[in-house]
Formats: sequence, C-alpha cells, structure tokens
Amino acid sequence: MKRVGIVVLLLLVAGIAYAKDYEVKKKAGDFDVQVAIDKNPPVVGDNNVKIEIKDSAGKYVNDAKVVVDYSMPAMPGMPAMNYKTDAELKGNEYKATMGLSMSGSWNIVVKITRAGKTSTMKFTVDAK
Ligand SMILES: [Cu+2]
Repeated sequence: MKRVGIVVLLLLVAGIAYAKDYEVKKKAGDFDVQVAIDKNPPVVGDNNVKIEIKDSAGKYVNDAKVVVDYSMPAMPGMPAMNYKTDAELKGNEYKATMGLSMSGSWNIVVKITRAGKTSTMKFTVDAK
C-alpha cells in the first residue's frame, strides 16, 4: 500500500510540473513569436503573458516596443470592448498582464515595433 501511495504522489507532482502554459507560436513579419499565457485555458481575470521574439537568425529581439491589444466585438447587450497594454522587457521576454473582463472569444493582437516598422501577430483565445 505504501508503494502505491508513493506512485500516486509522484504522478501528482509530475502533473503539476507538466501543467502547460497556453502557447501560441506564429510569424509576425520576419519575427518568430512565441506567446505563453500562464492560465490554460485563459480565464476571466488576470492572465500573465510572456512574449519571446526572435529574428530570422534565431536571435532574441530585445529592442522592440511591444503592445498587446485584446478585444471582443460587440454582442447583444454588450458594446465592443478594446484594451491595450504595453509589454515590458524582462531578460529576453516581454511581459504583460491581460485582464479579460468576460468569458468568450477574445481577439489578441501583438504589435511589435522595431526601427519604425510594426509587425503584428494575431490569435484568438476562448476565456473560461
Ligand atoms: Cu462580450
């Protein structure tokens, strides 16, 4: 019985260790962008977002201005909602917090401006 308990405990620990961020990888212009959201699925409330940007040579881009736009189109009884937040560079990652005010589908646009040129990456999340 003891052994079974230890195995169950190990599985639980492994489950926590492998709990994955909500990840999206896409191209934005010449950049490879990886977005990780710490809630999976994203939730109503605060979601912490990490954004990694690499250039075509695979090097981290850490001199860009990064803005995260998140919006929900108008629906019956609800006007369109649009928010934006600046992502701040920490190490090689840009970090932002997205406060989603209701459940449902949100359009997310990551805008990356470098040397006067803006590239965008878009995806949607379904907030629970
Ligand atoms: Cu809505």
